[in-house]
Amino acid sequence: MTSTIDPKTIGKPQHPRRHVRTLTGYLPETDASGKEKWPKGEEKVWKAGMRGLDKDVPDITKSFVNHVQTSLARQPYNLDELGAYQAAALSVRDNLLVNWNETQLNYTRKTPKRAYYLSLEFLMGRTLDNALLNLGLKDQYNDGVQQLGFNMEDILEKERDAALGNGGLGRLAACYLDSSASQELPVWGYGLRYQYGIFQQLISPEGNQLEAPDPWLEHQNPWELPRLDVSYEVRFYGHSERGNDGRAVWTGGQEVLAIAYDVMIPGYGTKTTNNLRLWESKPKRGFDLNSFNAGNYEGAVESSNSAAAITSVLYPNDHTLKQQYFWTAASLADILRRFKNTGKPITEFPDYAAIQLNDTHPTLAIPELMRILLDEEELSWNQAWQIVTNTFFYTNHTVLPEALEKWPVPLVEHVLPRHLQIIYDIVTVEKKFPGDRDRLGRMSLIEEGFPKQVRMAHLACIGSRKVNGVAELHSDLVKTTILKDFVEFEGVSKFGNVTNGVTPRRWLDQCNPQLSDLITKTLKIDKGVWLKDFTKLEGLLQFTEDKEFREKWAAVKQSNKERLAKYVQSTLGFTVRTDAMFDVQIKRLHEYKRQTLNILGVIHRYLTLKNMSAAERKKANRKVVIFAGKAAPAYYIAKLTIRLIVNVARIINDDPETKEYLQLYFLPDYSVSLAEILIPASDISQHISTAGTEASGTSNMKFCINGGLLVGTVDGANIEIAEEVGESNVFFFGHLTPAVEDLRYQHTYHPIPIEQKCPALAHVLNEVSAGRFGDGHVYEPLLNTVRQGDYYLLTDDFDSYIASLAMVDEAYLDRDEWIKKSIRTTAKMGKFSSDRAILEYAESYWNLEQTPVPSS
Ligand code: Z16
Repeated sequence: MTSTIDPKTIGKPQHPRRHVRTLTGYLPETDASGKEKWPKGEEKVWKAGMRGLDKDVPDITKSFVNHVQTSLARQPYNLDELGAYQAAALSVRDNLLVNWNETQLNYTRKTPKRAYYLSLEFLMGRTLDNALLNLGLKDQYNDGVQQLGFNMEDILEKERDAALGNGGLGRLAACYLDSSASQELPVWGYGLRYQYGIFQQLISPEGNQLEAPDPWLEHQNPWELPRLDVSYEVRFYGHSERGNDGRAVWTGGQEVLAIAYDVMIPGYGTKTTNNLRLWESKPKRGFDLNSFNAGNYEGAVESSNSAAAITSVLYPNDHTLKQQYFWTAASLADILRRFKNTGKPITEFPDYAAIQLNDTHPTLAIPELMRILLDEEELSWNQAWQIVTNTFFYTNHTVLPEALEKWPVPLVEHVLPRHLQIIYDIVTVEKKFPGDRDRLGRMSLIEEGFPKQVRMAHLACIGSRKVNGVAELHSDLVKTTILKDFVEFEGVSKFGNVTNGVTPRRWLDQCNPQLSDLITKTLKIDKGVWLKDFTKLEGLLQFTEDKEFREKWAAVKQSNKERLAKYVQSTLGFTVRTDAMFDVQIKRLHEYKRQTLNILGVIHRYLTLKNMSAAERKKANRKVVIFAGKAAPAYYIAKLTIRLIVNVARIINDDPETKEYLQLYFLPDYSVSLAEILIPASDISQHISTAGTEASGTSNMKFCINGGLLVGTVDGANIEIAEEVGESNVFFFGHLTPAVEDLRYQHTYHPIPIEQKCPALAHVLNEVSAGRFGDGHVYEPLLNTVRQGDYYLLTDDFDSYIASLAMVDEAYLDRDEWIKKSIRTTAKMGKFSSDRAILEYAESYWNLEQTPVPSS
């Protein structure tokens, strides 16, 4: 492919600035010299006639009906619930837009330093309820739709989740956006507008996971604003020609357009409404006219299809190189254009923009900014590097070596020839350790091998101002394992920790309204206050001895169990008993998370119950065990674990001897919205990763906030949760991180037969093999991961796991004491609000200031 485009226009806006005018009567006024005169004090640009917020019920019903008639082109006398949802959403969107416009204008005028959160995943879930909560219009809209004959709860259910993420990392990004806006911080998110989010999970009759597409944009999405005028060109392939001055000219290849879609992010109890900008890819021209005229229609649409394909789907484990570059290039171009509008010199860029790299996915932003500064801004290498290393911040989310991103050098060379040159030019390390070949090899951006590979974590580390992990233990592991050499090279102060947090709005007030009400009534503090100063929950401690309060607390949990049971009954047709302890493990399926340990533990419990006399069983703790989670479609062992869970459930739930005491469910198609029903209903949840493998975990925080207790390993944020709530309120088990390496060494060089090492577990495995839960052969590959090698140390931790579950049973049977534990846990979870986390980023990393929107 050849191109006639001037390389300097790459990344430049596609449309010249348009001539704009002020609507007559809608000032700002201008003075004699034509300068805008902003009214003093209050920056009130709005003149009479500007739209304000809908504040009362008549405004709301009017706007609702207006949207039914105009936006939806429907009649008010035959509206279904989906239509009602859409009308309500469009009406709420109008309100969000009022605040969004004011917020953006405020930022433009005050030009504060801004932070940009670059994440390939934003697991937003539903928006309507959150928008209403944050706008403070929940009651008004409830009444409004009620007056029109609808019920808000049913309307809310019509919304599809925006599931543009795989798991914790994507949901964390969504919580951080909520907290940024709530804390009035000038933060924008940048991501991709996938046409298909994370796949829909179905379970086949055999118990296998099947994947179906998630066409979440099937109905129009009221929460996004297409910005067809905000677009940038992005180039792939072609060739890069270096001049003698170190600059290069990159030409040819494929040119693709990035189109912006904006999603409004309202803060809680504030006007601040930030932006999440998602990019969609589009062919630069509709199709190739030459091929079309030559009669090659398929050839003509091929290149346009390949352009559109870039953002068509979220990949269920790894993203593609083209997605990563497309997104980082468009985002950087947009950030630079906004900076250039301030008129400041490029050397001041880091004073106005901080860019947070969410994992290594956006690391190409580092060579991309170098390319722009060198080849377009014509800065020297040192000037450019100085800017780059003061702009980026890198968060690592895993130390598992197999999860660290690497891209084959030949692929990078093909897709991004100029960036590969720049990556090869970044060899800052060699000057400091001349001759230390081993160290230089370990630290190199390029890993030797066939093919050679670019180590993205090393590039992200070298190119960033600061590097952080997501919980204390994890941040220590980052420093002592994967980036150890870099700590010695650059000094330890570059490496930090920001323990993750979750938004109390969605993960307490929205998902558990009864608990939220009880807390507000008990603390006698407005929820607008404690939802933003989450440490206020500590005030609950003084009520642990209040019997009446404990009963109310327990009644809320019970009612949440019933809500869950009702949901399972209506969606899956299963009858879940609610007079039992609810034990929940919900997360992506992965060997390191050890769902296998849990299901083998369930089988052990079942076999134990079977061996009891009826009289003994009567004394047993009744338990409902619930799993949910998706496996990567190509992750064979993880899928086999799902199959085992489903088939064990069939046997157990059908066994008349035991079914009163033990029920087991695998709930398909785990999502943010399903988590919102499951978490408040849980008595105990499982966070049982092999020590040192779970960077943080964030659902652990959500369960505890909702008064659920944890059974877990000494790993990730479990440790800090225990520090806060007290170790007596957490059920810890298993080996500690420092032991893991030695244990694995023993597995390899001095294996002990499982019958000898862990007879209880051997017995469980044998029962599965023998066909007690359907054809045993099917499960051999899964069972063998435990019998041989046992990389995730199930044989080492099984006995202590079972012992800790026994302690859970014992503790639960003391109802009163259990409820006290539950209250104490919630009370001490203040640290884990994402408001605290985002303020740490803003203060210690980005140097951002809170920038409230003046009230009008
Ligand atoms: C992800 O969700 C996480 C790490 C990672 O490398 C990739 C993805 Cl998609 C998770 C961690 O596993 C989890 O421990 C952590 O709480 C979460 O990221 C947010 O930091």
